Amino acid sequence: MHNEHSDSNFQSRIDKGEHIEARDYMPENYRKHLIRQMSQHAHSEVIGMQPEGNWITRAPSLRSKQILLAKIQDEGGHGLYLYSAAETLGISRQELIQSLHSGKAKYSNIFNYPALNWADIGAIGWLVDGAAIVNQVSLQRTSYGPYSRAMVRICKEESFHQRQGYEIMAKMMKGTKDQQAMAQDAMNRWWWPSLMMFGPHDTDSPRSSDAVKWRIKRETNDELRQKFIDKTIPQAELIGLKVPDDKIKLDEKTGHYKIGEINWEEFQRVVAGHGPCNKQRLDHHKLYFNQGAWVREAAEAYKQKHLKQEMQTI
Ligand code: BYC
Repeated sequence: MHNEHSDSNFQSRIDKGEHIEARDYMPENYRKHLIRQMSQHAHSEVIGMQPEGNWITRAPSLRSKQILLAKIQDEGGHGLYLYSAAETLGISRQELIQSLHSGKAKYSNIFNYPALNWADIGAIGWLVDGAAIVNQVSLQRTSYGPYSRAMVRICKEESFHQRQGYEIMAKMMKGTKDQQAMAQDAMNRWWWPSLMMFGPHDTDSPRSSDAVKWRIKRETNDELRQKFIDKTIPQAELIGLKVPDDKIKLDEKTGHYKIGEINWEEFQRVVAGHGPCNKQRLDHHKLYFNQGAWVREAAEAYKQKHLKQEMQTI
């Protein structure tokens, strides 16, 4: 008999390319997988505001300050869409933040590195947002409706972020010798961690088989990383930046670049909480979250007052 609430019916809906919506039947592990991934994605957007936020007051012109401010505001907004989309799976915002603060929930490895100078803002926009977009374009076709729709909206806003970063790098490469050296130094420090953003190789990615089966992931970690590499190396060459990898080689047959070995020990260390800025990023989030408690209390009191008034008029 056809049973709407069976795992086999769920899988056949996935295989037909249907979206799963919040009230639809879904296996418990699908729900958990999505809560983990979407909340980590949301935390990444919000924690990702910190390295850039550090440079708002020191942006070199009014134009660059306005652009950076707009970009960082977008990231806060992306975090909010993603938290709301995760909440449709039956978890509260409070629980999500709790998991971030306790260290149970991860956020992207990349935000545990410091933004030391203005060239780093260029490298973050170009490489970090560039990597994020490749992943997010693919996630627009993810199977969970609210996540997919959040991605469509985020991608529309995201494409200018990457160009903002590339513009900074291109400008510095047309500048003085010192500016060129700064841009190259930023490239050297951000290139490898950006490649790590796509996660471990497919053979070492424990979450991938479920994610692919459930069409949460439409392309694998390595496929997306390769897309980013193929797109970014020519961009670097165009403005005179050297990619910090002596093993890079274009494979004429496939049209793909081959690269050297990624330092997965560094990745594991950073993800386990021992990167250069992990403590600083979490402490900062906790401090301002706690300082904002009065806003949440006031909003709750306001809601209760209105509920009470509504009850009296019934
Ligand atoms: N960082 O089995 P795997 C942005 C963890 S930036 C930290 O392959 P999965 C922004 C993974 O969570 C980007 N941890 O996992 C840009 C898992 O551990 P758990 C935000 C990582 O989930 C500029 C373990 O390693 N984008 O928004 O199948 C400015 C094994 O990995 C990372 C997203 O989050 C990493 N890079 O694949 C501001 C995209 N990679 O959870 C903001 C959504 C892996 O089992 N997420 N791990 O303890 C995804 O697409 C996937 O979750 C990933 C990983 C491709 C990242």
